[in-house]
Amino acid sequence: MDRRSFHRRLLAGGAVAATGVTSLSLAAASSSAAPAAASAPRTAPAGGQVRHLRLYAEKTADGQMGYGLEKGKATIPGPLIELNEGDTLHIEFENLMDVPVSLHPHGVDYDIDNDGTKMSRSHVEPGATRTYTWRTHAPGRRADGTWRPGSAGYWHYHDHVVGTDHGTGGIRKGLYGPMVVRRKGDVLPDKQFTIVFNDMTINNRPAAEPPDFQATVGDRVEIIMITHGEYYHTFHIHGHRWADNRTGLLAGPEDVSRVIDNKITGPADSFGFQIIAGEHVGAGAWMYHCHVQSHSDMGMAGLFLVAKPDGTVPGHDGGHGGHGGAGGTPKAGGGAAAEGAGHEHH
Ligand SMILES: [Cu+2]
Repeated sequence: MDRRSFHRRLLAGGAVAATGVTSLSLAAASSSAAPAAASAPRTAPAGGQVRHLRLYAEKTADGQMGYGLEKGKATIPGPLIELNEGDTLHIEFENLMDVPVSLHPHGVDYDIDNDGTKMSRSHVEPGATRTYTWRTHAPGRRADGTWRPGSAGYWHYHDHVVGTDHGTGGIRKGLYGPMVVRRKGDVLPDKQFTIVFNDMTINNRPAAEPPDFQATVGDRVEIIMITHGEYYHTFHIHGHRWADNRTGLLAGPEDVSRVIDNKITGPADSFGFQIIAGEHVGAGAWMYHCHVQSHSDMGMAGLFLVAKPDGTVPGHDGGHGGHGGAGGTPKAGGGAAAEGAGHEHH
């Protein structure tokens, strides 16, 4: 079945579970809606704030597990956490499940009591609450003259205790989420989407219902790509390219970062980049997929739906709509990307 008939069938087929990509804007300046193109993009402010967040772990209606910002609203992937270098984040984390769970971050600073592992006794028993503290820092020179990297990057967090002491069962069932730490001056996106290759799924969705993502030509779109599970994959998106560096953007004509449209990615890897939707190529239903052929054949493929300003997507009979319900990356505290959260398009 080709993609079009596949979509037609889904559009006719009625409800598809919502999921998503949820997000949470802790970065103050990124909360306001962005004007399109032409004007200079917004940029990240300096960090240094102390932020607070409530987060829940719970079972989802379909028998999976997720993190959420409100009870009963867990999503897979979990909320996008955004910080600026220098920020500290306190997460009041409640376990609404009947098994112990935890929160273990990649990329940020934390002491061993915040590791989110059983061996450090930093997991959370059923019904209990615990506050995790994550810190970030700007780059700088150490006393010995060597350069110390900052925290900025495309990172992620996940459970480390469900199933095994490595969180193998928790990750498999959906306990993972994205985190972006920005450096002062980093360009901020208009829309954000999180794509997680977890085992042979995208965002833990059934192979027949991969998430589609929507934007309009000219939108500055940020993709946060994470891999989990048992396999190596390659991430490829049609019609768009990015720089293989920290931000996914070239800093200028002298930046020698390689420009790519395909990247190998293994378990717990994460990277991100920004693209201008439809730049040089126009609107369309652009595929994104794992480029391991058997994997894409088994359903590891979705659509990046780039609409014309009138809302239509050429060649895509779903119009300005996908079937995934994962149109955007919801954020706590509102934000430009919140509009897509849990949308259904039928
Ligand atoms: Cu693959």
